[in-house]
Amino acid sequence: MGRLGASDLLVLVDIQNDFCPGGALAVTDGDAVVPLANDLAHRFHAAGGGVVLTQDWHPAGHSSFADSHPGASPFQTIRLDYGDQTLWPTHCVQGTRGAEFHPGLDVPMAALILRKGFRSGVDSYSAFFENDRRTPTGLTGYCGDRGFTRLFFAGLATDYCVAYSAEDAAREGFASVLLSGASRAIDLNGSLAAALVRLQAAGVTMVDAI
Ligand code: VGL
Ligand code: ZN
Repeated sequence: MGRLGASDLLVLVDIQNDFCPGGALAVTDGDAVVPLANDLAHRFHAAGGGVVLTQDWHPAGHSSFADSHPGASPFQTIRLDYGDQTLWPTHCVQGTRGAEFHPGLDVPMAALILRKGFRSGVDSYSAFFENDRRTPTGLTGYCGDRGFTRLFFAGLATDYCVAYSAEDAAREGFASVLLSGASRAIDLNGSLAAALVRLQAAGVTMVDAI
């Protein structure tokens, strides 16, 4: 893998209360990633690399919430104008406690908090492109301007926001590594297995830990 250095960026994905036990869209064992994320962040920082946090950040009534579609249930798939969208329990609503980072996350060196999913009509799993697959978040440009060429991803959830972000990073031309030991999955209807196939096809390196 090579030593960590100034061109390496750690992207910690959605380590928020709603994705941890007790939260609205709790990922099994989700809080287990917190100490691992803290350790990684301190190591990247010590090596001169960067640390970015992503934060799922939905307005009330967001189109990815089952509650926004009369008669619909969470975890059902519906058709929106940009394609199929899984419906979720209401989660990570802007300004709520569920949207806050897990209180154990200790990453004061993070230089950027990238919020996503803030447009009412479009969800965003990836930290690079929203679910219409065309609207950019600006992260490609940030990485280019800062000189990051190798991106590492960890957090929640492995099969949704972590996987989509790592795949898009590879597509955008970065070396992309998914740190599976510091990530946890939702695993809805085979979503983890499907994500692993897509990650491999995209050229993402999967490692348990570094
Ligand atoms: C996520 C579903 C809905 C994630 C976010 O962070 O993986 N999953 N919103
Ligand atoms: Zn969300």
